[in-house]
Amino acid sequence: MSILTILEFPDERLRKIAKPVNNIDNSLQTLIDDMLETMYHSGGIGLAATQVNVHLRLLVIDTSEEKNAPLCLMNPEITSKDGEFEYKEGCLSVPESYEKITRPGHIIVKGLDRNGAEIEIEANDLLSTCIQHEIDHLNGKLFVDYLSPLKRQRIKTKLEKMHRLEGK
Ligand code: GNR
Ligand code: NI
Repeated sequence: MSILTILEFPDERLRKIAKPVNNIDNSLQTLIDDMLETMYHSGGIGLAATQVNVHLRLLVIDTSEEKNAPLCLMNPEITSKDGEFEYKEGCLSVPESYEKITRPGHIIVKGLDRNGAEIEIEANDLLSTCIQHEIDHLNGKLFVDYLSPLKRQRIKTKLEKMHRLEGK
């Protein structure tokens, strides 16, 4: 297994629209395992393939306390959403920025598991937020897009400076 490199805002590759997965082969299984390893290694609760520069509709999530409940979802589609839930969101692609975002607090999402079997998940609160955050990534959207232009610009400037200092 390997730890993958996570793209960081304002990298334009985070804006690409991911394409449906239609080939569940060994290399896809390796990618899923590497994404899970990368997510756990980074201390994140979710990771979208877009973030590791693979533009396929694939995400992994683990919102459990014990970090022992990996969830893999491919070609996700939200079939219903309601309510509201506010959470201070962060993103592995936007390091060191956390902002309150309100999203639907209850969703039903369908998709495929890592074996290609159809699954339907009913999610509330944190899991609902996380699934929506990951699906946004697959559509080239970041949580900073929900903020004011001023806040987004401040975050962009801060990260560009960090990247310069890191020689990225
Ligand atoms: O680790 C993460 N935490 C988080 C907190 C609130 C809402 C969404 C998330 S997902 C994020 C990992 C990540 O960047 N996934 O794309
Ligand atoms: Ni993210």
